[in-house]
Amino acid sequence: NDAPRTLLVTGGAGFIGGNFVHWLLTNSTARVITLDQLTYAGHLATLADLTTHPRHVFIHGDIGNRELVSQLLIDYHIDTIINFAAESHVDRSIDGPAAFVMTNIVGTFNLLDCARAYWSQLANEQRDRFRFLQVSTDEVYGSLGATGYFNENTPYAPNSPYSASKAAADHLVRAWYHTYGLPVLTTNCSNNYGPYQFPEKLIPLMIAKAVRGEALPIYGDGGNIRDWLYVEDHCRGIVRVLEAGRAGAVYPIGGNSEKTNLEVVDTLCDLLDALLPHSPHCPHRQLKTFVADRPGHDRRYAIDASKIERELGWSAQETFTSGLRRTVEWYLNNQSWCQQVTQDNYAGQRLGGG
Ligand code: NAD
Ligand code: TDX
Repeated sequence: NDAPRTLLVTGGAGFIGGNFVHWLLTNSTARVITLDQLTYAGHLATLADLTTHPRHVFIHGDIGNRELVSQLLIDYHIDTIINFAAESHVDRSIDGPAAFVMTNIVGTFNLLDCARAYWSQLANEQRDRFRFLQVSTDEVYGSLGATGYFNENTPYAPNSPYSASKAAADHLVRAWYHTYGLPVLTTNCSNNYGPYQFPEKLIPLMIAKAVRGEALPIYGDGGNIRDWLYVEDHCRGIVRVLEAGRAGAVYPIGGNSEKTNLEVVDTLCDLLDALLPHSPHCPHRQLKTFVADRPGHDRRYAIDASKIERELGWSAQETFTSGLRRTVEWYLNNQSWCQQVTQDNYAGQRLGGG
């Protein structure tokens, strides 16, 4: 039925989850319960404008907490779980993989197990309506050579502790569908960029450093390729999968926008030159610095998103040029957000490489 949904959104104080919560409250009549542990990557500053929103509740907690999750499902009559909560940064997973195993694997297991217990007690109509959507990544497929694309049939071949933990979680999600019949959906998305991304990831890190006139650390030869998608396009894709995706199905999502890291950094530098013509750091390209490569650095990711385009009518709306411009403007206009989230509780590791 078409009644408004009540969603448990985990990781909603992070980058994509935060954008998703905003998108949903603006563009639908859904109720949103955000569950977030507020790690170094999760910040109430991202949800600051929603504190008094009548359809939003924030809960501070761990997806691995069985009692808490079970109670939330019952208390709020949840009909949809969207799992964004994760340790998400590849460099951190190299230095400290334990947290990745705990949240990404054990935490997802706990969510699935709580969801199954709750779902199995629902009346028939509510059981049919229930969905568990796992937000996953293209990194589970490993690394591509110069040609070819990842699609829904590509075998998993994760290379980093981060991608291995996401792959393990995806396998659990699949098993809960095939073994228990839990109505799950999985999306595997390429690199996102946009507002509220923590400034440890390539794009916001380079903007923050360039504005301060600091060296821009490029790993290896800068020739690694990522397929960039504006975060709002990812949010719209998740909503389409939720609305019309087949239970048990997997949907790759991507921007059809492959760039080398050097191309990304050069474009950012040129945008900053244009937006900050009086900066003493112009031309910003002079700040580029090549540093030691990331261990096990995947060379190329690229998604074939034709399944979600064909079956669900989704396509990316933002181009890389328009999306990157919006993103740079957002960071320049929201420097207080950046300062707040980096000051909060930030124990930087390998920040900026080198
Ligand atoms: P992020 O690091 O910005 O946010 C993660 C959020 O999860 C934070 O708010 C954090 O506090 C919260 N969290 C961490 N551990 C938790 C726990 N145990 N319990 C509750 N909350 C916890 O990450 P992001 O970039 O927004 O990524 C969100 C999801 O999307 C992740 O699952 C990630 O694997 C996936 N993904 C990300 C990208 C990307 O480019 N960023 C691409 C594809 C898929
Ligand atoms: O300082 C840097 N210099 C640099 O050259 C940083 C932080 C990154 N890089 C390179 C490494 C990658 O090739 O830029 C590329 C992008 O790096 P990240 O922003 O760390 O993203 P990536 O490792 O590609 O993973 C991201 O996309 C897929 C997210 O962090 C994951 O959560 C998501 O699953």
